[in-house]
Amino acid sequence: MGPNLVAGFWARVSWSPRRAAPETPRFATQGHTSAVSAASAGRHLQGVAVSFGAPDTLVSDGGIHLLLAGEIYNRDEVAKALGNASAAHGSDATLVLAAWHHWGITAFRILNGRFAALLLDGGGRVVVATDHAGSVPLWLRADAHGVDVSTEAKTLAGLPGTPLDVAGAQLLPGGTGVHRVQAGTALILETVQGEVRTANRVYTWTPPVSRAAVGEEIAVGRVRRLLAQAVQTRLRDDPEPTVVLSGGIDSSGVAAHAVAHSGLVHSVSMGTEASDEFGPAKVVAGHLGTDHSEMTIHSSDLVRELPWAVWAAEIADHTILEYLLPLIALYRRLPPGPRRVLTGYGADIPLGGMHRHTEPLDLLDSVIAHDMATFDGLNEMSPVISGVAGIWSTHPYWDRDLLDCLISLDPGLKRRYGRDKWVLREALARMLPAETLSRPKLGIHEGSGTSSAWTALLLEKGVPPGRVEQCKAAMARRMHDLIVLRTRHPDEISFDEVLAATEKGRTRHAL
Ligand code: IOT
Ligand code: MG
Ligand code: MG
Repeated sequence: MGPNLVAGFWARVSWSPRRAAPETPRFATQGHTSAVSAASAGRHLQGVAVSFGAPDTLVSDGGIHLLLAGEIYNRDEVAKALGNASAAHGSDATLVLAAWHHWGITAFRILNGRFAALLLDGGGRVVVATDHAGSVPLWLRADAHGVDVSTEAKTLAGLPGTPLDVAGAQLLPGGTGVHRVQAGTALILETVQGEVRTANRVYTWTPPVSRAAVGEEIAVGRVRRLLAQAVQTRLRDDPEPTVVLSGGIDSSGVAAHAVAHSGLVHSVSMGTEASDEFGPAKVVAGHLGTDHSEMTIHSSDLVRELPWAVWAAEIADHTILEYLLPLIALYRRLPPGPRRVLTGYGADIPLGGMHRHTEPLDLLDSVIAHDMATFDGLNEMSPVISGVAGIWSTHPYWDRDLLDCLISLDPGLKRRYGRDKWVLREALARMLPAETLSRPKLGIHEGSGTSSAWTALLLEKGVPPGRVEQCKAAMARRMHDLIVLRTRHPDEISFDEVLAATEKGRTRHAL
């Protein structure tokens, strides 16, 4: 059994029906594609959903139509609040539609999930919404004929027609007219002949900036309970979930809780000929009894898959691409077939793991606040990262309730007794071996040798050491331009050609 869900969609809402069925857009996400169509109050919705075994891709009730990509994790809570316990047993889209009927736009403040939603309401208005973290990126583009909405920007970038501005969404630079719906936002758009108007913008979540100075025991207990719940709700009764395991505290914690709630847990660890974390991952797998495997990728192959990382993440930030590339390369090499993957991704953001040497505590808290104010648009948690391999992935540490708790802990509980991520390590005591609990943090880009492999390739091609970071940034921007804005397939884009063109562009610029 694999996940039964819609992983992505593209749809156009217009006031005239399309004569021909829409062409299937070129999604990076690999899954079963099906056409969807609906009409309400003179508006027509036509599109394509890409799913992993989902029975219903579009749900309708009382003239309201909903396309939901992703899943909801507080189903029981929502069903109870609706006074309809059986709602917890239907599809997630049906539950969201019931929540809409009950709360209207505020429903998106109640839902804790990993989703992007497009709803055509009874008045012919278009509602688009992201989850609290924008973990399923959602994009839109408007022109005189209607609004196109998609979970992948590339499917909108090449559309004909003069794009219009959409107030309340973030315009992507590059002149394609593609806008990003911000994290934790629901927008209501009205389309009238030749015009698109933002009727309402509702913020559904914002990272807390207050901190709770609670006692050690209370903090540790809270983190343990919320992590257990975040993992459990993400297993969705999958009898064979997979954990991408580095052997660090974050992914080991996810694996430990997954084992506690699941009969068989697969774990997989990747490395290159230059670097790996196989030893620490094996210790955890042995302790927990997971079905463990190791995957070695040659670092020059890994770096040359960079266009695929851009295709999946749709970003131009080279540091984030260095975190995502090893995961994408791993997913692409897993045996095909439906799969639900849980990761430890994101734990370091609210806990300040990337700033483990930052002193004193007020500065640590400032960088955490900064990271929580700037994550949106980096697409680190995008399901397309694994979707390119037909895999569904989900990240327990960015569960809304756990994330709220982690962010708002006193920074003195995050670093304590000289230890980074102290509260998480304590919360996992007794579930993991002592050496795992005290293992220092190592970033995925370091452990897999991704950053150094990219650097080595540039140095080999004559890029001076002082210009390596700048060159990586320029390469990432060029790839983003070609692959996302100009919709080229990643296999048509060569790493070496992009490097040569980047260097040539720089010299020409310098002359
Ligand atoms: P890191 O925390 O090392 O890895 C993220 C997740 O990727 C791990 O929890 C694990 O599930 C998986 N993973 C890592 N290495 C391997 C491996 N060798 N094999 C298999 N799976 C692996 C960067 C980082 O340090 O990753 N990510 C940060 C956040 C970046 C900063 N972003 C921001 N400021 N917006 C993170 O919190 O995950
Ligand atoms: Mg981590
Ligand atoms: Mg790590």
